[in-house]
Amino acid sequence: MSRIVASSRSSFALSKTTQRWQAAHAALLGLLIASPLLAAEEPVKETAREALLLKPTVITAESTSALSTSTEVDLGATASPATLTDDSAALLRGVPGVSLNAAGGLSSLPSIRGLADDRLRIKVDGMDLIASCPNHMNPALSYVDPSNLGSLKVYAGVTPVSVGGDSIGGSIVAERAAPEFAESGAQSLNKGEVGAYVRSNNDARGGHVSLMHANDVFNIRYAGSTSKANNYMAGDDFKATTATGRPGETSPLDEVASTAYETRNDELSMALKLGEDLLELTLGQQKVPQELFPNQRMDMTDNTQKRMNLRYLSEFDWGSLETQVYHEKVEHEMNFGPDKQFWYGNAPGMPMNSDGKTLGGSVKAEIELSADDLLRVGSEYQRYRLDDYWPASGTGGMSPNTFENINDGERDRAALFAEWERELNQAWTTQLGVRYEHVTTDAGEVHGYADTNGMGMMVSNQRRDSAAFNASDRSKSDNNWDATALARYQHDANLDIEFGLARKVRSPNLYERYTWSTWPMAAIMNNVAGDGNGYVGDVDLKPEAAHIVSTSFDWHSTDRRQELKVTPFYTYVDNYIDAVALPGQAVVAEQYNVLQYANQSARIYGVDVSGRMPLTQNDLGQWGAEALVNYSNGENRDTHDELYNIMPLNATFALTQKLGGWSNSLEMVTVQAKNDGSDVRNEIETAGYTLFNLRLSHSWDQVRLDMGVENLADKFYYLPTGGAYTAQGRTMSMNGIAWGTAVPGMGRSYYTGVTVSF
Ligand SMILES: [Cu+2]
Repeated sequence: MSRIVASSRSSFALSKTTQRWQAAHAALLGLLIASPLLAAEEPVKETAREALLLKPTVITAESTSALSTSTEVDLGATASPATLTDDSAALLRGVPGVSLNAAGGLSSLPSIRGLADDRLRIKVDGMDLIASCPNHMNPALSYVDPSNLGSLKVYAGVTPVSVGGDSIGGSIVAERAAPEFAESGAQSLNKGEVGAYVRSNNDARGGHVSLMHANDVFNIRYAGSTSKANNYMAGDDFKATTATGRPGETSPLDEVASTAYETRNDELSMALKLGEDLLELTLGQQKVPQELFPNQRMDMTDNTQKRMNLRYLSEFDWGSLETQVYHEKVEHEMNFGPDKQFWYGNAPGMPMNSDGKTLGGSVKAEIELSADDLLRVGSEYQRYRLDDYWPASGTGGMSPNTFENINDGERDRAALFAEWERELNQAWTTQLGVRYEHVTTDAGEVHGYADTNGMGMMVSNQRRDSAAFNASDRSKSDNNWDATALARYQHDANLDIEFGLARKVRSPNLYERYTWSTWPMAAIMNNVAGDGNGYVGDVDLKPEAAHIVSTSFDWHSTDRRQELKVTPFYTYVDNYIDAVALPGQAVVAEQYNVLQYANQSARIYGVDVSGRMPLTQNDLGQWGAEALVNYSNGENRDTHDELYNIMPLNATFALTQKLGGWSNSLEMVTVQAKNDGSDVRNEIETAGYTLFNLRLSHSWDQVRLDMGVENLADKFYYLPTGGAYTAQGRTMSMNGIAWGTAVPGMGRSYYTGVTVSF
């Protein structure tokens, strides 16, 4: 019986790779280097990265669902090698149904079938991390360096309840490399990896190093990385002025201002093997001295994250148990970066600080009820605290006090879930799950820059708005029920069909519920959409509840070298948190406006198609073709307006070649025009475009070399989900900058990178 569940259970077991296999692998690779043409007949299946990740003995807690609702990202893929990027979210580019909402260079926001940001559950090493910033500049994936990832999985739409709650669009599960141990009695393991890369367009350069020592019971590992980049260049001039708002500082007409960044990551982990149990402690720190944002009014001028993660995995006769506790502390600072005007009268900039603290814990068990039944039960807890405050600047409208954007913000979650997986017979596997989540949020009283009803307060309504907010009942409690039903039908060796049905609920975040000021200058600082508008919260927002139905048809050859997967989906969201005009105000076309969050109803439907096939084999190697097509259509059912930031119909086609250690590809990415975006947000239209990328990769035993050219033709294009260009000038004034320009994509860029393991 082809027991799919087996893979989930055996993943929590000791897996061993024999020395003999490694020796054979090394010999084979040696042969390949010596004789590339001969090697063509023996294609290298393992990429260098996989080879680097070979583990003599590994224990992981990875509990993949029996039903293949998830897509595992190939971290060694030629198309997007993890060692060659700074932005972990960018690794998701080739996953069916996923697109990226561009933000800063390190922190683009993945969108799954039109739902992004807090609508997705993103777990890094089991930790639920929350963006502590009114622009969500520091989302969960920005804290994990791609080079330090061991696995990355995407659950689109119908997510098993054991994988995520408090989200409606899907889950992304990122795990660093699992600790490895020497075999009992064998010599200790000492391994490491160093890598570096450069990219021509924005002069990006980065490097990483990891060092590991392990004996048969103890593992200690350090991983560090750093990267830095300048602003990038578009394929052509796109703006009318070089002025940045700073005397003497200009930005060329083809430069996408406010896109530079710099980061540094350090992580130390220790693991102890106790029989078949595993105890892991990971301490991490990230420091981002600068990350600029072309679609926000502000830039990140400092972000420091410190995190601690403790996990215990234990195995019993009846199954397995995972216990986890984590803590994260974030200190986030914003101000106007080098491409944005800094002085406003006598006010030197506008400091904005966000301090976030997260404490979380979970207990999860996998219980083998019988040979055909698996039960997952678990409990999760998370306590989040946020202070978002803007210290006074100068003696004008931003003085004399600190503006309290969110004061003593609290968001606590407690969840319980149970999930039953059953193999009915050879053809059918089913999974049923229920999850209850109790979410409470609260925020303290606030005040603006001035307490008295002075001139500034009159103009900006800070006193009126804060008084109304302070008088409101801000303590909220939501009881959220999720339910998921999945069934997999194996028609024969060449066709699998999956049916998914789910109800998923997400409570509003603190910025959606508790930002209070309608003053345009304050409201435009509260913007997670990147659309240049201002946003005001609503204390009475209700949780979003999505009802999702999807079916996946998976035709494939027995060896899966040829496959076609088609997944149509339909999602209806009750109380979808969209934006409306402020009470008594109208949205003015072709300019930026202040909007308010409001519950609406929405629907999104679409289809993901992915496939691959071998083409031919000749003296130049094995040739293949890959294709990916994504389509989503989102509508607000109350206003019949389009939903914001839905990626237009897009397709990627790749011609792949494998020859000896080479793995090459030529990609064509084609995206349809966006002609009808969200009217309430004055979403900017973007033209369709086609890009070509060439990627070459060569793997030796311990070395991997990557090089390529992105956007070969230096095509100029605008990012359909990159938001509004607010990158330079007088950005503190809502319409002090011109409306109507989207953020351009990057022009031609050559890259090369090398990774060496030892
Ligand atoms: Cu920020």
